[in-house]
Amino acid sequence: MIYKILQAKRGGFLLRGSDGTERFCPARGKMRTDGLHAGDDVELDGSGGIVKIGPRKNLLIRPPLANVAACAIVLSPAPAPDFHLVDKLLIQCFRNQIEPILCVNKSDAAGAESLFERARKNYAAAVARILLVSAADGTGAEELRAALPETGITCLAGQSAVGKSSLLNRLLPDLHLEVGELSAKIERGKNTTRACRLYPIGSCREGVVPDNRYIADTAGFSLLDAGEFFFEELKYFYPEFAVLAGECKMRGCNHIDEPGCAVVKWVTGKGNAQFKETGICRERWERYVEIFRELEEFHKNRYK
Ligand SMILES: Nc1nc2c(ncn2[C@@H]2O[C@H](COP(=O)(O)OP(=O)(O)O)[C@@H](O)[C@H]2O)c(=O)[nH]1
Ligand SMILES: [Mg+2]
Ligand SMILES: [Zn+2]
Repeated sequence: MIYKILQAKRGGFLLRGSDGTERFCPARGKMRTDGLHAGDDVELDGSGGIVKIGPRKNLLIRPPLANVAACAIVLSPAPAPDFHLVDKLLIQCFRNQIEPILCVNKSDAAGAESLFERARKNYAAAVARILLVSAADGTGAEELRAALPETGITCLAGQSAVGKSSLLNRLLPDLHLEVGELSAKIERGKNTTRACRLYPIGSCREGVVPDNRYIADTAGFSLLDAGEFFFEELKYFYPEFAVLAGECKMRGCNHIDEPGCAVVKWVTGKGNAQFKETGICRERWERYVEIFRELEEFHKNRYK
């Protein structure tokens, strides 16, 4: 039987078998277990020791979480949305083969509708699922539940106070996570000790036995480390650029200010006659240029 590590603790691992049973496995035995994290799949021998580790799809750090399938990126009208952060989280998603789900939360509050429209304008060509939800009154909660991958782990990410803990409480009513500013302080204080924990979440499809569908109780994942990749790779993590990439004059065009760049033509309105609707959004492209410059600057200083 395959076991999922729900939580990696100091003395061992909380596991959940594919039959739904949970057990604790002390960190001992023949295998080295110090590289194992929540989200990993393992097998046990007759004496209950970990003997085999399944292939790992990806690994997020701080806190460590393996095999993430999807990430719900949460935005809200208040605190004011940070689109720059959303862009960077999306880059991490696309680099790690994680499906992004954009959640505009607090639909009950002023400004949510227009934020939802702006989010759609920015991201419709990059993100398949963009939802308007409210953790407070439950709007869109079932839609969000249905949008989570049927198998695999979903985590939440986004600014502090956008409602991540509140949404988790909606999805997992038994959890009773602390909500509000105080909890944000506690989270920061606890960051080093409080490990990430996975919770099984039931299937939406009637008659389907929930087997391998989890949501992670963690305040998202850490941001892009500029050293992780070269600035010329950045364009590959903007899926909406792909439709025009073959139209640029220069080979290896980064879509910044190169002569004959189709993306630049499009966002400045000069390519409207030439190209069909591309979905590329000017303000998202402007932030792309900023992020590109940040990465470029980082690498220049590093190799100087
Ligand atoms: N009006 C409204 N307030 C919300 C909603 N979701 C969360 N909040 C409030 O936003 C604040 C931050 O919520 P919390 O879940 O702690 O955010 P987190 O820091 O992202 O985990 C709390 O005061 C919540 O009561 C919502 O859908 N509507
Ligand atoms: Mg929280
Ligand atoms: Zn170009």
